Amino acid sequence: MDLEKIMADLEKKNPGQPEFLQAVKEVLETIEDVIKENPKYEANNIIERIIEPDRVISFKVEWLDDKGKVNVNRAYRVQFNNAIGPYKGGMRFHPSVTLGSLKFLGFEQTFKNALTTLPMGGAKGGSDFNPKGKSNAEIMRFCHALMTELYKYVGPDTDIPAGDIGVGGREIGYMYGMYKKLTNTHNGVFTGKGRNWGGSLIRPEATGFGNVYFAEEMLKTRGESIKGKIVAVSGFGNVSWGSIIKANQLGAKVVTISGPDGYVYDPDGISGEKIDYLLDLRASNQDIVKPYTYEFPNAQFFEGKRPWEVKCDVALPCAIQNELNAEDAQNLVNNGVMCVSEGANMPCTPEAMEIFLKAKILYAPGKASNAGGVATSGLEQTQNAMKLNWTAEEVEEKLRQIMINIHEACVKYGKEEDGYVNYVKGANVAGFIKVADAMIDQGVI
Ligand code: NDP
Ligand code: 2IT
Repeated sequence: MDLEKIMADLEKKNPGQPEFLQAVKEVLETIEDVIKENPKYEANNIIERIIEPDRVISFKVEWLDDKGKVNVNRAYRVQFNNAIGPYKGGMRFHPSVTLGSLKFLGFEQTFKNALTTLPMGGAKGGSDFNPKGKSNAEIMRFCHALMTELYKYVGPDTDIPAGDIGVGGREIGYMYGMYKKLTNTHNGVFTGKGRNWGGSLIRPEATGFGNVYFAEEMLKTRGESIKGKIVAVSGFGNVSWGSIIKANQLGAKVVTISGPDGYVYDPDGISGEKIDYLLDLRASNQDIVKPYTYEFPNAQFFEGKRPWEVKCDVALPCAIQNELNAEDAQNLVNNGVMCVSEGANMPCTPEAMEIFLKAKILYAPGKASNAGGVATSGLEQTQNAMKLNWTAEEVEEKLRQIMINIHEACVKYGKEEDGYVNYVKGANVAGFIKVADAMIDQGVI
């Protein structure tokens, strides 16, 4: 495999999509040996086929704001790969959304979903719509308008969207409502649905819970546990919230959260009513985390800074791509961090990742450690298909077992000669083999 040529061609074909190139490069760099040892992949031109999305749908969304002004946004659905199951992945509403960012997410999702061992292909969608400061009615009109187009391309056996940044239970409700009306079906096409209309218990918590379970599995390999550890978390959204709940349940102390405005350091630990407060903070629809310090005055706010300068044992980046750079990684390593587990998708830059791997700390890429969210989406689909609901305990136990299995797969394919587990390599190789072999089985289509 000529990595340089592949990347040069990809860049030429996909100008202005740096995140997509970043995600592809990371995967290809780690699977070079597998490609060399298994000529079938080159014989079937798998690399060129696996980095090209099956289909990209781009469409206009027109909607009326509360003042009667007509607004226009652009929305997408990137159906990346359905070799192992129907397309599956979240929808993101954030001003930073571009075709390139959704392609990176769809590409990552393909391998992540393979790691869950559930039959799910990879997709991602979203819009540059900014939910911040919008009224409930505006959110509803936008979601409804988006669905009048997207409904044509999704379905329970075709493509099953879910939440991501800026898309939670409320937005899924509005999108599902319009889908149901337009198709006259109630077939559970979204996951992350409300509890009393097909949603699964534990789905809201699942990404964060899974992330902490994965960190716990990594720590076990060194005879450690998260109990009693100091944990730094970034973001203050869905994944941060779930991670903080589970870290507390397992006896850790979480001392940070962050927003685009800066980070909050709470030396007393973010637990109990403070975790509930995170939900109020998100629901306030503002772009800031600072108000936490008005509510809990022992906490300090550091404007324009990231939490990675705080001394911690475990770091859980849970906000957005490339939020942790080389300087942050070096700070963490210098301060003795032993484990970094990504709740977000690709939150560490390639340079940061390099620093963690060189320092041989426990470091999990999001496609392994945050797979609990989409795995529980898969469990939601199963419950919908069986037309019954599992208890919270049943769902959580299945989620925990899936995270343990993903960890095992990473160890199997990522263990190096000196015994160090390179989870980046492990996750990429395990995911790649499953998807690539399915593509070969199905022929050139
Ligand atoms: P949310 O919208 O619930 O939360 C995202 C959080 O990150 C918000 O608190 C947001 O603040 C904050 N944020 C955005 N930009 C920055 C920044 N530059 N610095 C610090 N904080 C920032 O989204 P989720 O929690 O669902 O998603 C978070 C990450 O987890 C994303 O990478 C997503 O792809 C990933 N993920 C999500 C899954 C899920 O099931 N929801 C599953 C697997 C991965 P604000 O909104 O104010 O900008
Ligand atoms: O990045 C992700 O895995 C998600 N946003 C969840 C996708 C899903 O289909 O549950």
